[in-house]
Amino acid sequence: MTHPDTDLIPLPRRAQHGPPAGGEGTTLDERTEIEARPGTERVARWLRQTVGAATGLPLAPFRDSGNRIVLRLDPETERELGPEGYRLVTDGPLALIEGGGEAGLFWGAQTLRQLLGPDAFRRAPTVPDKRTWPLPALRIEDAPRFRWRGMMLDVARHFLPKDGVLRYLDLLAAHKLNVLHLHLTDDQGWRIEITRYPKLTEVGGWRERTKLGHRASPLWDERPHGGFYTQDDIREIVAYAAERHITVVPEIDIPGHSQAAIAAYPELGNSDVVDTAALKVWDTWGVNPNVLAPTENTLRFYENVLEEVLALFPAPFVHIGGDECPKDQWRASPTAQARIAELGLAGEDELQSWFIRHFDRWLTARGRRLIGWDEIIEGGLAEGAAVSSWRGYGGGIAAARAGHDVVMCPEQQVYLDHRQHASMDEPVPIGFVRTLEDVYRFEPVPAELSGEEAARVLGTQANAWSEVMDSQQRVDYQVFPRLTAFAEVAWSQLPPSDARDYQDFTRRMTTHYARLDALGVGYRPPAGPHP
Ligand code: TNX
Repeated sequence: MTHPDTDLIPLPRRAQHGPPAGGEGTTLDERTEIEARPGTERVARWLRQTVGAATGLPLAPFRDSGNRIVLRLDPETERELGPEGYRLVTDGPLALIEGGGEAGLFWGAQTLRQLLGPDAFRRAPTVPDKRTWPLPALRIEDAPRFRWRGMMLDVARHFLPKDGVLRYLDLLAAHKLNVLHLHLTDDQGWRIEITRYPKLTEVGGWRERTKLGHRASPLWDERPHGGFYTQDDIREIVAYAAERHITVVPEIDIPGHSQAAIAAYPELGNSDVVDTAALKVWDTWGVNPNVLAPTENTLRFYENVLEEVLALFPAPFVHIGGDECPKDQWRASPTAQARIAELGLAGEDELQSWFIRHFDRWLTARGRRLIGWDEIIEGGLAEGAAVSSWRGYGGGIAAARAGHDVVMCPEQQVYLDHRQHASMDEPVPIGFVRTLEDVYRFEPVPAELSGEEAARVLGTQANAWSEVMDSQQRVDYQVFPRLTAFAEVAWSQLPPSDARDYQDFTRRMTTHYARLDALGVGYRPPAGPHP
C-alpha cells in the first residue's frame, strides 16, 4: 500500500514505489516549469500559489526546461477512474499528473503537495537555502469512493468570519473533501445578507448574550454576538470553493430553527399563539418552540429569500433543514388548524411535509434539488428530495429504500461537536465520546442495504455544530484530527470497519500532524489537552 516516506492521507487506491514501476523520482528546483495542457490552467495557478509560496520556487509556465510538472486531462483516466480520478507518475525530469477531469487533476495536485513533505504546507519558505524539493519515485492511480465528501459548518450558532470559512475550504481541499455545507440560519442567528429583507441580518444577525457552555449551563456571557456574510462575501466564498472543486451547499432552515427570522419579521411566526413581536434572537440552545406560521405569506417570503440564495449558490442541491420542528404552536394556532382543514391534511406532521413539498416543487422548477434532515421523511417525502441522515442510519436506510438519495451523517458517529475523550479536561465535554479511532471505523453504507439501495448513498458528511465552539481555535480542536480520519473514510476504499488498519493510519498521522502544524491547525493533540 503506501510507503513509509510518503504517508499519504487519504490512502490512494493504488501506489507503486521505486523503479522500475515508478521511474526515478523527480526533483523540483528553480528551473522546474509547469506544462499546463488545455483546461488545466486553474490547477497550475493553484500549484504556483501554494506550492510556489511554500517552496519559493517560481514554477514558471513551460518553455523548454526539460524539468517539469505536466498537467493534462486524459479521457482514458476518465474512463477508468472517473472525473475525480487521477494518475500521478514521477519519472526523471517529469512529474506527470493526468486527471479524469479538472477535479481529478486538482486532487492529484493535492497528492503532489503531500509528497513534497510537511514544509510544502507553509505559506513561505522556512529554510532559505533549500533549493531542491525531491519527489519519491512512484506511480499512483487514485479515485474517490464517494462523490459527496462533506463537512457542515454551523456558522449560525457562532458566526465564523469569512476568512475562517476560506481557511476551512483550504483545509477541506487538502483532505480531498468536496462539499462544504453552510448552516446559515438558525434560532440564534441569520448569517446571509438578503437584500429584499435587510432586517434578517440587521436584527436577526445579532443576539444580546450567549449561553455559556451547553444548554443546561446556568451562565450567559452578557455580551452581544453576531455577524453575517454580505452577498459579495458569499460570491467570494463560492468562487474560492469552485477553484478548489468544492461545492458549497447553503442551508436555510425551515420551518423550525427559525426564531432569528421571526425576531426580524414577527409576521413569520405564529402570532395568534405567541407575541412574536416580543421575540428576540435566541440566546439559549436546544429545540425551540417558535416555528414558522404555515401561511402563504411565509411561503412567499422564503421563496424570495431562496431566489437570492439561488442566484448566489450554483450548487445543484439546496438544504432546507426540516429538522426539529415542534408542532405545539401549530396545534394551538387557529390559523394553522384552518390551513390543515383547507388542505385536507391529517395533522401537523403533514403540515410540515406540505412546507417541504412546496419548496421541493419550487426548487425542482428552477433546476435544483432539495435536501433536508431526515425528519423530512415524516408525513411523506417530496419526490426528488434527498436526505441528510443524522438521527442514526435509520432515516437514510428508509429514504434509500424509497428511492431517495442519501448523505450519511449519523450523529452517533460523525458529529464533531461531540467530545473526543471522556476526560473532564476536554474543552468541550459534551455529547457521545467519539475518538479518532471511532471515526476511522465509521462505515457510511449500512450492510443491510442492497447494492441498488447502497448506490443511493451519495456519500457522507461530518457535521460541526457550534453551540460550544465559539472561536476558530475551538472549531479546529473539535474538527481535527477527526476530520482527517473522516476524509480517509470518504475517499479511500477501506476494508470493513473491524478490519481497518488503524495502526497504519496512526503511523501516517505522525507525518500528517506535521502537515497540520505547517497549516496552523489547532487540532486536539494525541496526548490530550495541554495542561
Ligand atoms: C441536533 S442535527 C441538531 C442541531 C444541534 C446538534 C448538536 C440537527 C439536524 N439538529 O440543531 O446543533 O444536534 O449536536
